[in-house]
Amino acid sequence: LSMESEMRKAIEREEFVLHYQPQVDTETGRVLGMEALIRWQHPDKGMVPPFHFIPLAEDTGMIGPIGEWVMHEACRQNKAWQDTGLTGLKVAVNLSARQFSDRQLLGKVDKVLDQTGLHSSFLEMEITESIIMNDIESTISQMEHLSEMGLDLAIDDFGTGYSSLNYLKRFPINKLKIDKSFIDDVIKSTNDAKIVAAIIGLSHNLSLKVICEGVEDSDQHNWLRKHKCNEIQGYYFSKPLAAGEFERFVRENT
Ligand code: G
Ligand code: G
Ligand code: MN
Ligand code: NA
Repeated sequence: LSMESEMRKAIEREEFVLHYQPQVDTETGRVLGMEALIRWQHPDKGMVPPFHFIPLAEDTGMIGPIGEWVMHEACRQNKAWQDTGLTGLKVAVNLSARQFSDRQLLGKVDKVLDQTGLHSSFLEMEITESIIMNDIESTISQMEHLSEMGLDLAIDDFGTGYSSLNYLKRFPINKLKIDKSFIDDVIKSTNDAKIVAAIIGLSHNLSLKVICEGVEDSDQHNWLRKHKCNEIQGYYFSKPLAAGEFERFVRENT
């Protein structure tokens, strides 16, 4: 069976699973939310990471139904946690360019929120700069629709794409997510340190929240605290966790 046809069957066979990586308040260490990251529990191949199938899913259009499943599962899980007292957490899902430009995206989001009962303010979407494919006006309009629904929008991998500051100013976004590649050497490289400090400053000046990903040690955490980065995500706190493990992590860290 080809990977493509296996992928088609994977949803009904319930082979996809979401892991959740905590996003914490840099100052207090309190868990504010989590990024949902898909994995494929393949019957023969074991746990398949997203970079092995998401590109194919994007090329074949399978990202449509898979992305819808991700949104539904992330919202369902967050609502279930809220109902058992784990309240106030924001769940972030990754949205590929193809999903973003889908004319039915708004309808799909609406349906998922309605079916799961999650309030839109507890859902965030991570989009990369690659969403600006053709028409900047329709990109902004799609963002505005999502924003009007009450969702938060974050720019993922910030600093690696083609970031026109002019577009950034016009985007109705809430958060910049500074790419891991800048955090890796933030202690050793004065250039990377200057870049990260500048992006943090830019975010604050534009009234955006800023989060750094790929934080792996206490030196990086302390540096980011000193430079007033709002949130951090990385192995220093936790790798992405299965739902049950994530729940335990939050209960132990509040
Ligand atoms: O979890 P991991 O580090 O392996 O994720 C690798 C990449 O896969 C990340 O860049 C992430 O954005 C992407 N990814 C993970 N889950 C999803 C998803 O549900 N949808 C999309 N479009 N991409 C995802
Ligand atoms: O969507 P995005 O490209 O931001 O995906 C985040 C990816 O980064 C996930 O695959 C996640 O497993 C990975 N990641 C998160 N924190 C760390 C970290 O501290 N170190 C490393 N090496 N990878 C991380
Ligand atoms: Mn992401
Ligand atoms: Na990233």
